[in-house]
Amino acid sequence: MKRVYGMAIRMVLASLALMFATGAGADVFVQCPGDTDGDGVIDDFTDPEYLAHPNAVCMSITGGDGFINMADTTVTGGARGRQLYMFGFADVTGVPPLDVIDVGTTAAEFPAPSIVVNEGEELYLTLTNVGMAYRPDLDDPHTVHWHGYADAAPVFDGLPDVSISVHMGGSLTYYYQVRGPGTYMYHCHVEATEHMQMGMLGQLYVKAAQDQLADGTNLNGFIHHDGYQYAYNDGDGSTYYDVDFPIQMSSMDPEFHDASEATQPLPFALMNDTYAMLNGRGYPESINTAELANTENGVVSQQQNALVEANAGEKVLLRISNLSITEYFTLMSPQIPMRVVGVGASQLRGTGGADLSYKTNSVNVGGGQSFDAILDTDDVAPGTYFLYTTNLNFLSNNTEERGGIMTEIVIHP
Ligand SMILES: [Cu+2]
Repeated sequence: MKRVYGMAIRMVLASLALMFATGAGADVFVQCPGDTDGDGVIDDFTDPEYLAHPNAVCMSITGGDGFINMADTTVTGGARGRQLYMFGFADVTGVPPLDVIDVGTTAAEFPAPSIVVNEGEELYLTLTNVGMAYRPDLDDPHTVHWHGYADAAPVFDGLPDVSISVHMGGSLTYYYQVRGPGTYMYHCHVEATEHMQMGMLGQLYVKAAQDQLADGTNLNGFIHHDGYQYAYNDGDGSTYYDVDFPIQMSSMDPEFHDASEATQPLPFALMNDTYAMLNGRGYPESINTAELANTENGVVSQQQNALVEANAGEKVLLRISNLSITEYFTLMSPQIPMRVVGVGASQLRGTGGADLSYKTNSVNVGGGQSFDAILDTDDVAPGTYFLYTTNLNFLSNNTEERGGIMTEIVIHP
């Protein structure tokens, strides 16, 4: 009799363990100063913990799986193009801790939720691993790697070999003192070839402290006013911009994604990315400003687009990055020259302060590289211009011509 009870108890424990492993009813632990209910939102600005960290900002994301659709609708004949299975992150900031696993399961977004922070802030970024619901054979951990973060503490750098990673059902709050302004990127670093190919890639950029100067501050002859923005703390207004747009290049191999969904990952040597994208979309979806739901479970998994819009005379900062794991891309702006003011989140300045910025119509961007380029639209007639890759095979969505890495720059009168 005792043995039967023991077995029953073990079965209950096993099913409880499974519940927690798969998330049902599981709680997550978010660290965020001034957050009183664990949803990753600061709600008590008088909380002593918040007062000790008055520049705190918080964000809560999940790592798991999901689906996105490509842009080749004429090939597939449907309203949305070919569907790809993916691994990815989802934004759960503001979601009560008991609901995070439910909300985050199969909710991966591509690109990952953007992280936009101000220099001087302290970022508390909580990652919860919700598991891969479509790949129950996988118990992979995930991490966040802030690519380009200077002097990273190993514990928060996301390299699983020298650090810690987040296992299914677990949460970890990464802590960053936000310093150098510029264009960065982030991705999961666990089995990076696979998890990055599968889509765990996002935009991350830091806005310069110079934006916050007092109205009327004289910057070496350039007068700062409230609302003025700069790519860098240039000291002279030379990186001033009116509007900024992230332009992140990436690519995916549909055969690899299909094989992953079928639990038969391909050898990395066979990777052949044939969908090339800007902010997670091939042209013409790149200029579609709607948020897009996938055809598998209806989750809005492609929230970003890559349409660049400005008024004539404005200065437009393009925050260009490449997180493809297989391809270098040349990005061309044939009609409006780009002034490159920063590379790899560093302003182009000589050690003596010499201005090393340069004008060009194209930048060559390798995986993990970023460029800050300003379009000056002063002498540009209102109209529609193009931004595209000169790797001409990537002006396609897999086998469909006229797609891939291309978007439009619309200059309004
Ligand atoms: Cu991962």
